[in-house]
Amino acid sequence: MSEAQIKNLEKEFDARIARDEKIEPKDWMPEKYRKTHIRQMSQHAHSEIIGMLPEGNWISRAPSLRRKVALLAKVQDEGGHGLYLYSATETLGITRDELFEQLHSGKAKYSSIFNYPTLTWADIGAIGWLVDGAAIINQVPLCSTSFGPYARAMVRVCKEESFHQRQGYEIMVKLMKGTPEQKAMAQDALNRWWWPSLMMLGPTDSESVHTAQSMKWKLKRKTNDELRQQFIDQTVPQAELIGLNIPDEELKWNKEKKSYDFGTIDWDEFWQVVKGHGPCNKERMTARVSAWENGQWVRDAAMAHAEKQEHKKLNKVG
Ligand code: BYC
Repeated sequence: MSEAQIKNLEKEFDARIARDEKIEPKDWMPEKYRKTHIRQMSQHAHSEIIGMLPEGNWISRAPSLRRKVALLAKVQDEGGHGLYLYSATETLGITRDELFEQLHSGKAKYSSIFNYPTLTWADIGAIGWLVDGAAIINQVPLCSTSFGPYARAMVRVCKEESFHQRQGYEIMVKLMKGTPEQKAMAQDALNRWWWPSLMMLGPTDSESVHTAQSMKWKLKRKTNDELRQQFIDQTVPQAELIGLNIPDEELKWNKEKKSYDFGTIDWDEFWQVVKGHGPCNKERMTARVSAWENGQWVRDAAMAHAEKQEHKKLNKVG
């Protein structure tokens, strides 16, 4: 293709983005658009399946049958979100095996938040309330992202995230109506998960290398800092309502801004976790890689079955 032809295609592509048209897998797209989507969508998929691990740890220890059923359903939903997202990413011309290879070799990232431990039952409440709460704020704008398969997957994911958030908040509400020990457990979980939840929304806009281009392509509809502010403004009243204290002495309502001012985030901690040095990075990768290796026989059996079916079909035709 000549340079002039590519320029024309790019012009038409930009015009489609400006008209808010969805870009579909077989449409022409700039190579960088394709690669950026593979990066973000696959990291999102990886986050969903790694995100099953900290909570999966509590399924057998949930305090009642009702809590167990709800947690089990939530963790299964996360597996499902990972699968929609892997399928949507595959439409961009990369295979599932390549995506897993990138995760297992450490080439692809997954969300920093899942490298923290779940020490008590209250952590399950805090994850649902804060982590899924932050995820909804990040993902609702993604329902109108420009790449069709990603946007459509997000509509379903967001509905489920909404149940996850309520499930977590309800655990916190219940603990805050409980004994002094239960209240202390809820406060302790909030203390440990608050700052990592703010970090989860990504580096500040001035440090975010991808935001400017992703906003132009309407992959991102809001910047990391905008989403973080929205998350804080929404979550602080929820904490106050049930008597929890946000662990930030600088947190203060700003009348002019009509939003909260907040303290300094420890970005060194964030980058340490992103680079693999968080409290649970090694544990998460070991669990993930061994699940992949232990599941080899299932993939082999599925392939053998598919081959047999194919043979049968051919024999019938023959
Ligand atoms: N952790 O330029 P930036 C869930 C990386 S799962 C690790 O701002 P971008 C759930 C970033 O990748 C929720 N790395 O990037 C599941 C980039 O490095 P690379 C997961 C992070 O992409 C189970 C570099 O830092 N949600 O909800 O414009 C249970 C510079 O960042 C993080 C998604 O994945 C991080 N937190 O913006 C419960 C949503 N933040 O790639 C809940 C989709 C940044 O150049 N993703 N980095 O090596 C997004 O919206 C965007 O990718 C982000 C980052 C806002 C996360």
